[in-house]
Amino acid sequence: MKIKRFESIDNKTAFALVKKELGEDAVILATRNLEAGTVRARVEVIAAMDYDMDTVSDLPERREPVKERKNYSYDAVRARKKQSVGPGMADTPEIRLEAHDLKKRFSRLRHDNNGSGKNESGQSRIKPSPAEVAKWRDSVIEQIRINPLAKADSDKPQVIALVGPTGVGKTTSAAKLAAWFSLRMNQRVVLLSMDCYRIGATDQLRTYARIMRLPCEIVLRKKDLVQAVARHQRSDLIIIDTAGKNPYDLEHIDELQTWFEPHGNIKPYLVVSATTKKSDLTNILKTYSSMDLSGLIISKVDETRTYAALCQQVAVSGLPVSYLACGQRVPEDFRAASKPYLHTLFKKGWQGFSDLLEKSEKGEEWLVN
Ligand SMILES: Nc1nc2c(ncn2[C@@H]2O[C@H](COP(=O)(O)OP(=O)(O)OP(=O)(O)O)[C@@H](O)[C@H]2O)c(=O)[nH]1
Ligand SMILES: [Mg+2]
Repeated sequence: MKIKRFESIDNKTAFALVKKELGEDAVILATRNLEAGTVRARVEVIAAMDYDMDTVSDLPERREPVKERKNYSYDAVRARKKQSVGPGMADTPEIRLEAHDLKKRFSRLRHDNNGSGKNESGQSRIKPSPAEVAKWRDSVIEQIRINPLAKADSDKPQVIALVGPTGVGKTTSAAKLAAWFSLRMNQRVVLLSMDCYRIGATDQLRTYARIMRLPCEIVLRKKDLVQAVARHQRSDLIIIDTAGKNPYDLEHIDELQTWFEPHGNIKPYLVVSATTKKSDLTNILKTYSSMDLSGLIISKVDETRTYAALCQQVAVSGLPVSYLACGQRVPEDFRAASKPYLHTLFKKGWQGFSDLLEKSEKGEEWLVN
């Protein structure tokens, strides 16, 4: 493994340097603005290349015929999308669909709230005006609470566990959280994996831990978890990654509780994907609420363009939102939940939200608290 520090005038040129020197598979561990606001302003990027993962490097290099190859990196795809959408973006079918969906859902909510939706003579009520719908939508968004994890202020480590259905991004979010707390907040972070269910699951977390140089342990039994937490009492944050399970299987929730109960201080965070169907999301939020959740991590907000049902469900659940995951890049595609982020996502949809992400990437922090 090779970890290297790069400095340049902006993120774009720094990332180009990383790619040139460490290759396409390099992982960006952290970015930081140096002497911001002065003429000497620069960007620092810490990147790593994990050579251990590639044991076939001795094989002769395969030379493909050089055709024009499309760059599928996140930035390139985003740039291409912007180009193809052009200036009339505000009126794309996607945005119109989202606006229509929002309007429909919020009018339905309002309608339910007002009773049958018919007046005394049995006729349907007059459709709400766009201003009324917007007002109702704002009041729903206003109900959503925010609760990102704060830095520990005691001698004991904070212990958090990421729980949720299969494939929602628990392990990726664990790595993103670990990166933020260790690299940016100088916290001593330990990663624990309870996921021995899926072949290769622990390797995924181990690889991230190795790149970030963090301790990572696999806990196979309840007593291993007790011992591992006891062993790392001098750390600041212990992040437990759990195995994803079917949210309609209630037994596994009980099982998770029996693992966490002896500790008394493990804070579970539910990871839900923004792409989940409304009815399934209702069930997931209901099922996991029995765990006394500390917050929600909403993942894959980049993989959908409709957020009205999500917004409504989160508001109704009463659970605070702690983080938003908005892509596959570790650690960049992750934001601490804040009113501006949630309001923008739920009011303006993906386009407004990704503009805000871009601004925050260019600014002081890639994670706004
Ligand atoms: N687009 C997008 N992909 C994501 C995001 N978070 C995670 N992923 C991808 O989703 C896939 C599954 O992520 P994991 O972190 O392995 O999910 P998991 O919940 O740990 O999965 P299990 O442990 O199998 O339950 C991976 O390909 C991730 O790169 C996100 O915010 N956006
Ligand atoms: Mg996982």
